Amino acid sequence: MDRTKKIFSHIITSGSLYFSKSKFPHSEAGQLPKQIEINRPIIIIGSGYGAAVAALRLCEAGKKVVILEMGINWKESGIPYSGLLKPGRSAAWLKRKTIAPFMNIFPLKPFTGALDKFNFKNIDVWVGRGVGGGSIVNGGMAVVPKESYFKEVFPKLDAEKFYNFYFPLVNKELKVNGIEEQFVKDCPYYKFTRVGEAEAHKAGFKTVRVPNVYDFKYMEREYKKEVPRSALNTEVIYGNNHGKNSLDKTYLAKALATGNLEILDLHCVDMITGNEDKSYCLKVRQIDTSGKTVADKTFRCDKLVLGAGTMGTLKLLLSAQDKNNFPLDNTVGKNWGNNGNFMTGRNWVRPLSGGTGALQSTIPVGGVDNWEDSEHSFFTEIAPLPMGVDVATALYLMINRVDKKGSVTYDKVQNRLVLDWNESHTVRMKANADYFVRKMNRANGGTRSHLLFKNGFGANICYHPLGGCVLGESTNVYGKLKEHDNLYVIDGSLIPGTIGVNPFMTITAIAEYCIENLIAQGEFE
Ligand code: FAE
Repeated sequence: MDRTKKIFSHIITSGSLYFSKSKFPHSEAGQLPKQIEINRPIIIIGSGYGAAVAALRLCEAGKKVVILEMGINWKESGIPYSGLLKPGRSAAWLKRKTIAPFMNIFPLKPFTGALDKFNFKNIDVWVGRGVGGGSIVNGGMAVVPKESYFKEVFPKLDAEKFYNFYFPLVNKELKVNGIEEQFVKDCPYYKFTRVGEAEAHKAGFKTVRVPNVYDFKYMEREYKKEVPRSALNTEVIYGNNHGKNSLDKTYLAKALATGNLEILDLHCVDMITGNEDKSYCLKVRQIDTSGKTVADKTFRCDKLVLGAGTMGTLKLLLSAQDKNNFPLDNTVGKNWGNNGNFMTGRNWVRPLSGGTGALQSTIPVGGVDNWEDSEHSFFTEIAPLPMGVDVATALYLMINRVDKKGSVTYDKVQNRLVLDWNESHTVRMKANADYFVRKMNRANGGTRSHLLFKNGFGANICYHPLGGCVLGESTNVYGKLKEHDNLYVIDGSLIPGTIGVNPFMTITAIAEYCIENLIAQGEFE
């Protein structure tokens, strides 16, 4: 038996934590031991889309699985999410002020909130924290990519199987549904969509209706005041108390129902070490809701799945390489993209006829599809801006092609990721935004939104970080990390920086494909 196994052999646990007094003696007489060691066969880091799919399919295959999630289990905690106009505990991860893309005038008491932000030199990247990952804070837009673009991005995948099997499967599992057209027509909370669509048509653009995981039947009842309001009460990027089918209500709930899944929230993995026997040790900080460490733990596992999201997974891999000589293929960190995210907006939108509306649902249902225009290829969400008063402003989250990819490295002095990304990566995106806004203003009036963004362009706003550990480049064709026998990556980092639409449907479908094949190949035996 090698050294690592010996250390853990006496503390193999079955649900409870063991204090290992011999290895970690008390630092002072009478104090509790500082270190806790736990042994588990399969550990998944994170609980977003990739992680949740992996957990469910492994649990269904009879495997015992532990999820380590740094954020809180909101559902279990009973702590309510807060709305945009009254930010509370869920509004930000350990910050003293809100971190929304704009209007951050609200002070906060630091708490392990649901929304976090990485500040890089030229771009900010927002991510979700908590059991359910990004599904807690996202807008729920459930968009299947265009098949032609999927084929371009993933030329080696069997597109037919994805479009006939994996996408329909995740559509069902994620409870995707569509809004009734009559409701869009009648509901004052969708005036911003009606105005956005009418103006787009007048400017000669094509619009599309966008499906969502938010339960639109629930929303209709919200509107009639039969149930508590959520989307119609400014709730979204700090979490939805009702209506949204986030992962804790879908994949993770199903996985827990097998009895094979244990979720440990407020467990932040700081470091991965590879052992001689090809198992892994994880250095983990258990924290309280103020971010204070309450226990240091070491987990050992035979099989490790990284589902920490693009930025989380890259930080874990690149810091392990830097500090522990963790073997990595030299493609890790490369081929990163912002999914072409580019925000823009227009002021003075119909100021004399009620603008875009004082009341706005937080759930977007409309988009402008200009993807087939080879000169200005983009998709843009007609986004809500629920400020409680009419600000006669239209907001757009554009998704463009990513012509030039970025790369991610690790700065060991500051213990943070560094992103090679600057204006040269977004030139085409800015040209598309300019083209779109000009055409809209010419047809409808309005000005470029200097009130929301500097010069009216939000080039530095990214909700969709993708890539850095690309499927078939840094991993094998099913997400098994190169240079490793027992480590798998299943999250947004597998997608090479772009997918042309909001990404969680693709992340979920790729996760289903990876885990199905990994299980079939006997990787978790
Ligand atoms: P993700 O969902 O990010 O989950 C990763 C999890 O790992 C998180 O819970 C982390 O807390 C946890 N974690 C990270 N590091 C550690 C660590 N060291 N130790 C323990 N736990 C860790 O991963 N996409 C759409 O398709 N439609 C939308 O409408 C949409 N709207 C969005 C709105 C906002 C404001 C944001 C931020 C994102 C939005 N997205 C949307 C993007 C989408 O949520 C995102 O692509 C997915 O959540 C990424 O899924 P992953 O499985 O990669």
